[in-house]
Amino acid sequence: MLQDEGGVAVVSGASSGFGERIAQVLSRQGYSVVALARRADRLKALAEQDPRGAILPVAVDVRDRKSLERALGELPPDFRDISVLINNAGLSRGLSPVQSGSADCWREMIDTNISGLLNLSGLLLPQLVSRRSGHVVNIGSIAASYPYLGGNVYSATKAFVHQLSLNMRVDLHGTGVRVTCVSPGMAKTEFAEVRYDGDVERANALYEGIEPLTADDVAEAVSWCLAQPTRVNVNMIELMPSDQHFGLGFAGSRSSRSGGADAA
Ligand code: 8X3
Repeated sequence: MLQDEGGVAVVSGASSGFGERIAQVLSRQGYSVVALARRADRLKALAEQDPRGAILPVAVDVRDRKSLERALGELPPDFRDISVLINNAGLSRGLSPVQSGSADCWREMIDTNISGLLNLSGLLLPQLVSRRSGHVVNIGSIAASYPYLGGNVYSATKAFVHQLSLNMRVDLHGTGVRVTCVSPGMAKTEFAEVRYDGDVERANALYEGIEPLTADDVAEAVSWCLAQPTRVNVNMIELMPSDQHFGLGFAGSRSSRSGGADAA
């Protein structure tokens, strides 16, 4: 049996990068997509450019559980029968070693990568369970599995996502709801810019001489997981650029681009 394509998918962090591309690919796959993010203008453009007109922009912050609950409660009828949840919203702030890290950066990563994911999952899982079918895809990171200098709190939040995905799978066993964790390595999105607090030059330097993953690579992996017959649960997919080995190690002249102790 195939997953009920043509259903409704919720994608968090849909205003850019992986989330934006996942929303587009899922629309192409036949889903109606509820696109969540903070930046209303970016979501509006995403919805307007969708060839099927199947993307609903919902400007909300996943960290704010009350607003999220309100926004989901106000979805128009065509977008209410949600069968797919893509927990993509997440970010990294800084690459300082833990001994000189910023508590504000830590808090922002924990609030978004952990609490935001829990808020959205907590609000939507009962619905998926009651319809006895569905699929949750959590976007993890290779940083969860392979330590690198300055990764510390970001990596730990993603390790939470990996472990929660396994536990969700156990808790949801028998409900008809599948759970997958897609774990990408370095990709060319706004991720590095955010990590370096808007320093575009520094972010671009990270990609010099290597070919990073694209948002499309990740979106296609998500789409493939969803499209498997319902008897198949893809537990985890890890993908890296061919140029990356583990952590922030790269083929080529420089063995590591972790940023080290000088990193913001
Ligand atoms: C981010 C992937 O390789 O930049 O989730 O740490 S990496």
